[in-house]
Amino acid sequence: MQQVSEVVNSWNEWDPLEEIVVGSADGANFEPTEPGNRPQIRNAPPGTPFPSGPKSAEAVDRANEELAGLVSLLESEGVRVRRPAPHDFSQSVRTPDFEAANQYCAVCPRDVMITIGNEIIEAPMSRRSRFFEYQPYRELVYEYWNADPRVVWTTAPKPSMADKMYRDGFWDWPLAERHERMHSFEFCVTQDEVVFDAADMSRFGRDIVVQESMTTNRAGITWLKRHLEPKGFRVRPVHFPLDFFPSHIDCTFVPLRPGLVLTNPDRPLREGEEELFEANDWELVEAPEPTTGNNEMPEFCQSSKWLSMNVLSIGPNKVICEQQEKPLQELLYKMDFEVFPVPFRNVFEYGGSLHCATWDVRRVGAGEDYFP
Ligand code: DAV
Repeated sequence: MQQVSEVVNSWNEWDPLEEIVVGSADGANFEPTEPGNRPQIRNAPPGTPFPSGPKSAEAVDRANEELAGLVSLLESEGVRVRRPAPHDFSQSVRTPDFEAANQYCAVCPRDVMITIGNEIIEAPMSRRSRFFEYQPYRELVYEYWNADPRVVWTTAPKPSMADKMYRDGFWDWPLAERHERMHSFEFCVTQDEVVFDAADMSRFGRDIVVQESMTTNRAGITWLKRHLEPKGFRVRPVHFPLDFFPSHIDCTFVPLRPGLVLTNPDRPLREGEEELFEANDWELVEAPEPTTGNNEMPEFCQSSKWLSMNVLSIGPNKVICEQQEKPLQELLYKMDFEVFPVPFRNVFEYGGSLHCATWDVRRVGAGEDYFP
């Protein structure tokens, strides 16, 4: 297995947390419409344009206030918290292959950055407006990389994000076609280039579970396999066929401690994929219905109501949970977790909740085999 570093060391989603990056809404922009994304205002009549350009100062302040609340809670639990560097997300992006009107934000480091043992991987990303989203984290990466020669730093190959990388028409498929294509797992990106967002992975020690989605294709999973398996990891692709717009695994399949995964009752695993967990005596426990329906989520939020289960574990029995999600908190109490509720709804329109808005750099513990 990989070497152990005292600077960068995180093998799973639940070991006791020591150092984490919490996102920031500073300079955030609305996500532009592009081949990999078609943002929509919730409950607005079809054709209503999605806003563009910078988010309002009020919306940024509201999100930053809740992010600061998370920072205080983490610090009071003895965790060292780091923040992204300032970045001008209103800048347009132009490469030889594409142009994007503006960039997005640094609220969700989870989507871009992942720690696997002593290694930091920067994901290739799937959307044009997020091509350069690694930049606000580079200062930190250099600091970690300089601090310990055992730290490994990898940037996955950047895809072209040219028009031909995307599947034309995906966003306009009628429901019947979507049903038909459900089992082929073909989404808005084609299979020709390496594409993945870091948030489609969930870490279980030696096993890295990765979801095939709109943001991670089969070439992306192949790259992860060839990169990680020679180091002793097993990369396990998973599928959730009832999710027609899958993106990021952390509202769908969320491990809480060895032997326990929180699952999404609307999004069961593809038949047969639960066997690995059952054969190793892992319990799959369904999350309760979120307290907010899909229609009542914030108007600019592109994620589903299942942000409810986007929790952040700071230890194998300590979970940070969104304040209003009482049914989930009750379930966690019953399963012997200590629960830390924090308000976080003003962060939702920036792409996620507590797990999305963080990137854990160091947890106590080593790379264990939970599926021997
Ligand atoms: O269920 O809408 C959202 C994940 C955001 N990073 C969902 C997934």
